[in-house]
Amino acid sequence: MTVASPETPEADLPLLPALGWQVFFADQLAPEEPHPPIRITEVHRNGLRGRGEGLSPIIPPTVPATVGDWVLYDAETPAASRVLERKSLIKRRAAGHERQTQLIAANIDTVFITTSCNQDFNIARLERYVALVLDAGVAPVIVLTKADLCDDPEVYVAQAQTITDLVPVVVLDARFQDPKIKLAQWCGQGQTVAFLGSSGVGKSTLTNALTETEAMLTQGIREDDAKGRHTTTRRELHLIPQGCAVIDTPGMRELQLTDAAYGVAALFPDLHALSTACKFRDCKHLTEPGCAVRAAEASGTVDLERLARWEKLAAEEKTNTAVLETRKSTDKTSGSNLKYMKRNIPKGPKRRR
Ligand SMILES: Nc1nc2c(ncn2[C@@H]2O[C@H](COP(=O)(O)OP(=O)(O)OP(=O)(O)O)[C@@H](O)[C@H]2O)c(=O)[nH]1
Ligand SMILES: [Mg+2]
Ligand SMILES: [Zn+2]
Repeated sequence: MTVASPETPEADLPLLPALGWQVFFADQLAPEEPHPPIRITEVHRNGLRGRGEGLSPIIPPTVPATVGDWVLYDAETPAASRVLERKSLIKRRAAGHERQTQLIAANIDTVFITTSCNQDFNIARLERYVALVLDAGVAPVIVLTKADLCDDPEVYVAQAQTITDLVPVVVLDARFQDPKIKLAQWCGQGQTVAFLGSSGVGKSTLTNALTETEAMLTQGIREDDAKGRHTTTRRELHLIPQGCAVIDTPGMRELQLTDAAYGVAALFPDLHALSTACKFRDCKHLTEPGCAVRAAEASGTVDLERLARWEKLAAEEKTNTAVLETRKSTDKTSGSNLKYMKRNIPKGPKRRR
């Protein structure tokens, strides 16, 4: 089976490489591996849809996989299908009161952090997403949609660029040809990209533009506050003619970081360095003597709003991580997901090359 496209016949690729199969995964196969690899393309409550050479099975939700995972499919006992080690994993603290980690997507090369040139635009929220993505060892790109509806999109671009030099900023009309042209450099053969962001910002519109289909339903936003209607309800992986996998996700109401200290430090390297220069190692940066953070604040050498955003994010990350650790150690029935993650997630910059 190949990914044929009348528009780009030169891009015909066998299915597995087009789906993002790489040496990193092939190296994990036994010499005479009896179970074929499939990539998880859809996450439903009742099961996970996978796609492989001549296969598109549904496996039980008990298999600890998320969209983008590679799984060795056991046709006789689907529940025993094995999840291959991940190159990267994007996760957050689950919304609501549940103290759980939600796996968002695995084996992603680039995340397009999507927001619009309207009321959705929010620097603190963008920083959250950037920290999350950097923590996963994935390359973030900020995508600003609805440029066509905005008098001066460059104002938004300039603001987004103040976040960090590490992240490119792209501004576009999510409909028609703009996305194919402006996102092309991240959507090469064998790459996997994902759209993350609030509801209504145009993630599905972008997915449709890249896949050149109407596969994803899209829907207008509320006029008064530019909020979306949560049109997309599950994560889905699609192939685009260039042989790149694109993951569309439901809009997130809330993004809470957990176990993402590396990402927060990577986004705010200057402030993180300051926080390690305090007199006491466990300085809470409140009223302790010799606190380098409060000293910098008093001297006016740091941007106070940015400092406040960093303190809030770092504190939240710490609290959520501590809560999760408690849950892991006290809840013996916490399910296979957490146990699996514990075994498989490397510390520090998490991307495996
Ligand atoms: N004019 C214009 N409209 C856009 C643009 N991007 C998205 N839209 C419109 O905005 C609305 C919401 O877009 P969707 O693609 O459904 O948004 P989403 O991010 O997928 O939303 P959820 O699925 O709810 O998370 C639709 O009516 C789109 O046509 C853009 O760049 N320009
Ligand atoms: Mg959508
Ligand atoms: Zn301090």
